[in-house]
Amino acid sequence: MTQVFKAEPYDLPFEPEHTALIIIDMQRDFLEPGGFGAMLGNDVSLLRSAIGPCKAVLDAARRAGIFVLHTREGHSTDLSDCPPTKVARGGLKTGIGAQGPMGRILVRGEPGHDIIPELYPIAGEPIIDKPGKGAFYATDLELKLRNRGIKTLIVCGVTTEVCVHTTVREANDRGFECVVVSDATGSYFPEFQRIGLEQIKAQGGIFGWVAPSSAIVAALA
Ligand code: TIU
Repeated sequence: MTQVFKAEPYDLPFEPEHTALIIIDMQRDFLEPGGFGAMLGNDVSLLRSAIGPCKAVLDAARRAGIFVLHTREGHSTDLSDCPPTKVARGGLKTGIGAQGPMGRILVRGEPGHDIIPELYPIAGEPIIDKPGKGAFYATDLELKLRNRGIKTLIVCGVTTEVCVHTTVREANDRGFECVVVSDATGSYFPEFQRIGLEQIKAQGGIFGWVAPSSAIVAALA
C-alpha cells in the first residue's frame, strides 16, 4: 500500500515492502576518539547527536518490517583494496592501516572499524563493507536492493557531505529515490551539514528528499 513521507521539497510516496533503511558508516572510527575521524583533526563529538535519531528510525524500521542494511567504510588487513592515494592523503602520522587506540585505523575486524553498540545490526540486516565513500562502489549493495525489489531508500549516517552524499548520488543515478534523514545524519562541519542537506533537496530534489526523523517514524508507524 502506498504511503507518504512528509519531506522536502515535496512529499515522497513509498511502499514499505519496496523501501529499505540504509545506515551509513556509524562506526567507532568516525564517532569515537582515536579513530579515523579524530586522526583527520575532527571533533568527533559533533557527530554524536545523530545517534538518537538514527536509533529512532532504526527501531521504527524494525517494527515496520522494513529491510535494514548497514555500511562500514574500511579495508582488508593487507590494504590491497585501498588506493595508495587514500592512504597517502593528508600526510597523516596515524593514517589508514596504522595502529590507533581502537586498533588499526579503518581496517576490517578492528574494534574501531565496527558499528557503534547503540546501532548494532541484528540478524537479517546485511552489513555492506565498502572500500570507498559511496556504498555502491565495489560492493554488492545494488544486487541486494534489486533482489528485494527496493525502490526507495531511507538514508541515515555519517558524514553528510562525504559518505552520505556520495551514496545518495550513486543511488539517485541508479534510479532509487532517497530520503535523507536530517537529524540522523551528521558532519564535523555544521555549515556542511546545513548546505549538504540543502544540496540534496534543491532544484526540485535534484538528488532526493530530506525529512526529520520524526516524519520518518510517523510514516512507518
Ligand atoms: N571524513 C569524513 O567526513 N568522512 C569519511 O571519511 N567517511 C564517511 O563519511 N563515512
